[in-house]
Amino acid sequence: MLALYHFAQSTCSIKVRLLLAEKNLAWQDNMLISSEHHHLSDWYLKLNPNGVVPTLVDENLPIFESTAILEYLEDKYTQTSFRPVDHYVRGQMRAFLVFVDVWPTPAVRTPSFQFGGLLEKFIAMSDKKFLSLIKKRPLKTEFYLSFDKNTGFTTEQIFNSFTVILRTIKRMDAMLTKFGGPWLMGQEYTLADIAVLPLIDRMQDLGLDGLWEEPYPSISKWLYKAQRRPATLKSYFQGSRLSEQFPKIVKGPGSLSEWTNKYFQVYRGNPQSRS
Ligand SMILES: N[C@@H](CCC(=O)N[C@@H](CS)C(=O)NCC(=O)O)C(=O)O
Repeated sequence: MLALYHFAQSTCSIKVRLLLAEKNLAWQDNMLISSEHHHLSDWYLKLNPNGVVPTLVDENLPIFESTAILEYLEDKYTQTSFRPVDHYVRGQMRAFLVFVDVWPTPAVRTPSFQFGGLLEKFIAMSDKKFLSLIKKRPLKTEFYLSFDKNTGFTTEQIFNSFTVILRTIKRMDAMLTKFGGPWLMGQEYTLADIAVLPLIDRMQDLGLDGLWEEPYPSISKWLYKAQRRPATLKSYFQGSRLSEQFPKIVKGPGSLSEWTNKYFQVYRGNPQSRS
């Protein structure tokens, strides 16, 4: 029996839940609570020395890193496939999986923490407790030291993360054109769509969809279609979106348009823009 250690709202966890649902695989639900720091306890660090979710356990063997988990499930559970058959297209899909891990996955963390209700938790915590938890994190110490626990990130850090998200949007738009849609690699829904869907969904949930709504309608169309797949609806159970966990803070699509408008005002036509 497969077992998944995950957080309801974690984008990397949702990525794995999406493939499990697409493949119609049964799994034991080992939900951890991020605010209770279950993922930093000694028993969990033995399963996943990185101290993050998700971890999949199959036949008592833990597998971690969400992209590695996707590939593992594809290799082992072959009754349905979410990898393109053509070798070139498959290679392009893998290049995109690397891109997603390197660029948008860390970038989406910045607006998630800033606008997604997580700062509230840190403000309520003493400096001492915050620092002791940072030290316990095997991989994320630098990230947690990169923002102020009470005020969060600077506008420059937030705008830099938008630049990376926009780079992702442009890459996706180019793929939809190159492979002809409706999915990123063409006719078939693949790991490429699954890997990036939770990140784009998160940006929309935070109210930052202004980054693509007007300039890249192809992304809105892709997102709408992906969100309505039965496996997506199943994977996004109640509480998977920050707007459901923090309804007073996270108001859903379009709600942070003042931030995306300001970003475009500052960066449009600016040669320093790195998007
Ligand atoms: N590269 C890892 C990233 C995993 C990751 O960062 N998970 C986040 C949730 S999306 C986490 O566990 N955060 C815990 C923390 O920040 O302490 C993967 O793809 O599995």
